[in-house]
Amino acid sequence: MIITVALFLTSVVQLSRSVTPNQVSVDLYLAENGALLNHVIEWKTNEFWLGNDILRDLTGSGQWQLRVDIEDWEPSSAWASYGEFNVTGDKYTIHVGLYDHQSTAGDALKYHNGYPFTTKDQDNDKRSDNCAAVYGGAWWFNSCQTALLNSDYQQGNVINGRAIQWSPWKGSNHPLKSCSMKIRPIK
Ligand SMILES: [Ca+2]
Repeated sequence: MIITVALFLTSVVQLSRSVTPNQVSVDLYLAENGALLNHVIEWKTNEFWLGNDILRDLTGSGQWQLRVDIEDWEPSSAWASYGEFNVTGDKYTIHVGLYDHQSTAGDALKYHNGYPFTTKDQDNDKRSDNCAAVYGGAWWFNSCQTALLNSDYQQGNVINGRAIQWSPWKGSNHPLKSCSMKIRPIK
């Protein structure tokens, strides 16, 4: 297993996206369920995804903290921290809690807590259609999202909410330039 270490010696990067202008971003909608499970995927120099099987195994025991960092094109940045994070079961259900109210980005993951992972070929969300198809990226959708870090990479005007987004910060149509999710064990 390859583990990328960042910020803290014990921190594991689960997701990181930051594409320079003119670079082609990965399409996380076209990635089928299997592609997002078993692998550490590093598509471009600045995009990274730690597979859900690995994430589930990693967070299966102990207590894990999640730190999300986001940045827009202005650029300005914000963060959100959670004292509890893990992924469980056959459908890779996300459990996230103990939001740190000093966070500057807002609690966008509360809406997603307890929901399984949806891809274009595995519809596990609450809506009648497929949220991954509607919003352009695999994710832990409810019906559908207040956070979506796997959508289309956008700059400028966003159509129909298809953008990397963290709604409580600046809204669902405010595209983010970079984002990352990092986890570390605290017990
Ligand atoms: Ca559905």
